[in-house]
Amino acid sequence: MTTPLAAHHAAHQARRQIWRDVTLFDGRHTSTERMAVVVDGDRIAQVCQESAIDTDAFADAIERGRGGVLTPGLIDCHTHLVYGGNRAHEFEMRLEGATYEAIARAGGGIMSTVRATRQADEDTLFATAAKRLAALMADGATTVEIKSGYGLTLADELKLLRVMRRLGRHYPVHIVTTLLGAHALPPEYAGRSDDYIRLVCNEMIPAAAQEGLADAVDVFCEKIAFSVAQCEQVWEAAAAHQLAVKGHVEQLSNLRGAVAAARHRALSADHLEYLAAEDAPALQAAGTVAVLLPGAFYCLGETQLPPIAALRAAGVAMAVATDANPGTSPIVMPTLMLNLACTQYRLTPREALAGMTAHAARALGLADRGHVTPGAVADLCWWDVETPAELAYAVQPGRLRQRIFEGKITHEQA
Ligand code: DI6
Ligand code: FE
Repeated sequence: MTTPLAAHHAAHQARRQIWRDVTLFDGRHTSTERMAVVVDGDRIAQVCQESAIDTDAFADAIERGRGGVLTPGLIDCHTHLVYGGNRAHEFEMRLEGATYEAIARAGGGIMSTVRATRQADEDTLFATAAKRLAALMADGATTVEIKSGYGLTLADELKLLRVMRRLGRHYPVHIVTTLLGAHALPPEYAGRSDDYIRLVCNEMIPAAAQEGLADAVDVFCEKIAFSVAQCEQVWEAAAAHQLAVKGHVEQLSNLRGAVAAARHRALSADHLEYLAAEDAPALQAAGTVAVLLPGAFYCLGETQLPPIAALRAAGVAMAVATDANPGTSPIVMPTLMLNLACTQYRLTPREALAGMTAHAARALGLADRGHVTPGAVADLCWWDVETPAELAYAVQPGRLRQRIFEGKITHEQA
């Protein structure tokens, strides 16, 4: 007869799962030994060398996998996944010579997606974003940050944030939401950008904070968007509501938005193609993560490279993300970003993988995800490769054998 306590103990024990004899990329480094990882409930319980494993102690653990490579679940820390319509026609215009900036100035670009997004209802936005989210998840993403910024009215921005929260409730993925009200100046505010910034600061941020819809606040600091001074007002309003701050900075020109973001203790400064090398140490000093978005660089045919060597030399944590959006990076494949980070930006495969795991977690302010260490959330990917570098080397869907979200296998290859 089992006592209630023993029964409880057995149920608890039964939850333990083990992956054995794996090469482990723990979020920063690749193990030199074969490793075993034990998961208890939704947390990593133990990480040890395969040779040191106590088989008696783990006799009760369910063996889920043996061999291959285990990594943290991938973290896509910068996406714009929720929007209406698409921009295939602008893609064709750009192929005929129109530039991204010229299309934006003529009322296309972000504004064409804003028009389609305002017209779309929440169910439509949910359904179209769900397909893109499914693609990210099938390629290993267990955490996805999503920015608003295609509504640009109080009601439409909140609508986008609600869709994101709903995605997080419906799918086995951790969603982090970011209010990007200061993405572009809507036509109703033409010539009155300071008035629009007041709307962002005085209405959007308080409402999003009060309804618990936003985890962070982002801005587009650029000549075709908002000035450094305007972005700083937005960051101050965010801080007043205890929201973390981020910035799209130095993507198309150097306004020194990254240094301003660092002054405001931003979690991350994103894009950075036009960052001046001498501004890299400011990011390091503030603990601001440099989020690299090689998909946008690639899709725009950009030639200006971010100052990777300076970021590396300054010890700035570099994250890598898809920037999934309809204009500059219609790509929902995290492992392709590992490849592009290496081929376009010359990151090492190890840096690229850290960029989509440990450093991406930092860019979102998440302490307990992005690394395989005892106590961390058990978000894992088990891959059908022999070395972590292969994930960056080959662009090859279908290598994800298991995706584990909060201790549960949510995807298993046949
Ligand atoms: N920079 C980008 O690359 C995206 N937003 C931004 O601020 C592009 C958004 C778009 O073109 O729809
Ligand atoms: Fe972006």
